[in-house]
Amino acid sequence: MALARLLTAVERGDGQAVESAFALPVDQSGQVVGVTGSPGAGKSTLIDAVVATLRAVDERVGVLAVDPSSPYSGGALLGDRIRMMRHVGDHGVFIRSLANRGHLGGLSVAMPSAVRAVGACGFTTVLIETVGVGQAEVEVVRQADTTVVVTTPGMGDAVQSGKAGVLEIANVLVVNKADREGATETARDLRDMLRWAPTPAGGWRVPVVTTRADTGEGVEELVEVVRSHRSHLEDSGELARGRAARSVAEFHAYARARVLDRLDRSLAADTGRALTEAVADGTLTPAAAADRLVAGDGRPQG
Ligand SMILES: Nc1nc2c(ncn2[C@@H]2O[C@H](COP(=O)(O)OP(=O)(O)OP(=O)(O)O)[C@@H](O)[C@H]2O)c(=O)[nH]1
Ligand SMILES: [Mg+2]
Repeated sequence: MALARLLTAVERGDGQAVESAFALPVDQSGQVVGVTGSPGAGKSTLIDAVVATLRAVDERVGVLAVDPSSPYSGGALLGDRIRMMRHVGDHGVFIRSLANRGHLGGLSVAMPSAVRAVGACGFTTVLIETVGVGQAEVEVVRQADTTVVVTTPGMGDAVQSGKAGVLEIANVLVVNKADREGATETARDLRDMLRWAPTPAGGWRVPVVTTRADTGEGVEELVEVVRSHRSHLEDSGELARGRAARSVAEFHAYARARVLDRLDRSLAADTGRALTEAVADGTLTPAAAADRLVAGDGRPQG
């Protein structure tokens, strides 16, 4: 499939493929939904249930997961694949994991291109799964129009989410595993916590939805709430503003990646090697050498 090949190239940081993904028309009608939360909270199971709900009304859905083999997360990719297996063979569903292959820019460059490519291929809703443990994941979820944070019963998890800064990025909060003890209390505690949060610019109050991902309980409500967040974004003008800000951030990520790439090449070239030697034998200070390298003045002395 062409899309799968394109994403492999995008993941590798292949400049040409990235260009073609970049040139793809941006479909403004869709919705990019980030799903994050602690390992094992039920994100994949929930995404699988959301996909089933959207397929029931014939919507095409793309799912992008951050490959846990990357240094960014530690979940179980195999498990994710198995959990979403029922959608394999459905042409209305595209599921793909993206790994951080360690190329310059990494996922901060690959993810936006991948999201755009999937959207441009007619998958109107794109779901991104990441484990909400590090700043890198938070950055990946920033690609989304709407961010869903999945927690489970037990204040520990919710407080932990708060500490990790995950609650601040939530547009929708889910208490999954509603069959477990304490689900009602956790939802109530989260609502209490949210009451103290400052009202965001657009006036959206973060709803708390209780779900059982494994049976699909509460998932229709979750889909409705996610949709209403999109309407809210559109009505308030935040959708366009957010997307514009993301394009600018993506431009910066590309620029940074390209400058670093060029820098690595000049360090390896004659100029860089001469400067490196000059620093090593003490004839040039490290800072002066850096200035010369960046200025394109390779003379190690004088
Ligand atoms: N009891 C119960 N178990 C659930 C529920 N939702 C998911 N699970 C189970 O929780 C486990 C983890 O679910 P996943 O969907 O893999 O969780 P995840 O957040 O994607 O996990 P990682 O990607 O590894 O971070 C699986 O065994 C699921 O079957 C639920 O509502 N109730
Ligand atoms: Mg998962």
